[in-house]
Amino acid sequence: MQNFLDRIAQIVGAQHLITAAAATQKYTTELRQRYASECRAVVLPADPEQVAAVVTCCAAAKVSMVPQGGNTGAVGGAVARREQVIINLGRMNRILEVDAANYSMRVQAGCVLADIQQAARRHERFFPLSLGAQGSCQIGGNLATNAGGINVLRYGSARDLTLGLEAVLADGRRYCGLSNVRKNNTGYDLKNLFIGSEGTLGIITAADLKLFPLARAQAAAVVGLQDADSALALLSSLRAATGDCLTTFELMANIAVQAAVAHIPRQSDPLPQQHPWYALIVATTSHTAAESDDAETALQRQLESCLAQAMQQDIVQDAALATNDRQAQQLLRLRENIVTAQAFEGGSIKHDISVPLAQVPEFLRRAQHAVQAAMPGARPYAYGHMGDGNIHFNISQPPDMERAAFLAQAPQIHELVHEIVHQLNGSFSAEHGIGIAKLDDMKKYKDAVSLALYQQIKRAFDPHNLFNPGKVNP
Ligand code: 2HG
Ligand code: ZN
Repeated sequence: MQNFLDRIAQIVGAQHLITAAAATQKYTTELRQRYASECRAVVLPADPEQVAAVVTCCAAAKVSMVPQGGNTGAVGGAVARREQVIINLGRMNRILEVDAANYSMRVQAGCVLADIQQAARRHERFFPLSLGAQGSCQIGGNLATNAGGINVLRYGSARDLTLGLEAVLADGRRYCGLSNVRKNNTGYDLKNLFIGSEGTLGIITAADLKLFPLARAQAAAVVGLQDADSALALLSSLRAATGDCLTTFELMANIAVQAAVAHIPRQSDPLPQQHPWYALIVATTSHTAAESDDAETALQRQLESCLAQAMQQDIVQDAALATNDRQAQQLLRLRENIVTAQAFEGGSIKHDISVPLAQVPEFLRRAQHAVQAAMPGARPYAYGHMGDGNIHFNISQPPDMERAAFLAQAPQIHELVHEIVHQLNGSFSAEHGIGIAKLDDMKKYKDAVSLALYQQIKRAFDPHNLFNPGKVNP
């Protein structure tokens, strides 16, 4: 085995092969610390040639591999076992090209999402993928998990933002699907198999991404709502009134907003009184710089008048509108902070579900009732991407319960919630993926034909089960 590691060291350089437990910890510590992760080694290749050589070497030694980006995934997709090698793409972090005229950019898989956003902005372009972990997650991981975030309503998820990609296959060959054309109707769309495959079909090494005009005018608000039905009515009227200007519509339960106010320094409730529900709304338009001031004022007025009308109709109880960028950022920070704040409320049993938009209120009613009947004192801490029908129906533990005893109930609570999602024709994993966390749900809710096709695809790409075995496919 030493021989095997020596060969890897020769490929990447000894300093980029990490075997000491203390040094591998950064790569084996899972975000939510729910899963134990170990590994034989972490390998940090510098380019696609090195990735291909490492994969060839692992394949020859029958060592299975866990591809990894920023290690910020939510379902244990980058967790490794003791005998496995983690291939981390972090050194491959070059922006290869920004083609402003073509509204596209080519990046290596290890680029941090925030760096990609900034590079686009430097060229007066916008890359819309935006999520809490953007300061450390990597685009390869975003594509491998088909990440979502807060702008999906208008721009779609990672899959919709990808024009082409390159990946290393399990036998060491390189699939060269890099392409920055928008129309390419030449056979099966292989890139879309790698996107969302969570490293089970290949290791994404680079991608061509779609860019958009930079938004120059922005209007943002936080509103207070009586119930989720009002949120649905408001979403519907805002979409009709603003067309595709609406980029973000996030729902937040009062408990989540108040937790952020209580636990996060300098976080206040934007509204003077508490409301059962809150929604964060962002609308943007792109206009030329000369017009920008007027465009912003016009958009803010439009949002203001929509909200005023909704208040008259008793859909909205109260509203706080941002009048400048700093205030808009503050409103966005509230949504980010409610994620961090939940940790202060004890254990959390998390869900990442989606249902057809019109069913969101019904889902929330049924799920709250079912969870509280099964576990009196359990506190639904629901928030999420209402514009996409995607709710993080997280449950905070009853305050007087032991954390471990609460978390031990997770399988039963998941079952209750996912059963309701199933009845409402939704998905038990809207944007986080399957990893190891949702394998049981795959078995239960995916139809037999889909599962059989997945296995055939897996065998075709990775006949010896070397890429991320035990993930995605139950
Ligand atoms: C978000 O929307 C993320 O903030 C995280 O998807 C959700 O931690 C969660 O449950
Ligand atoms: Zn989310």
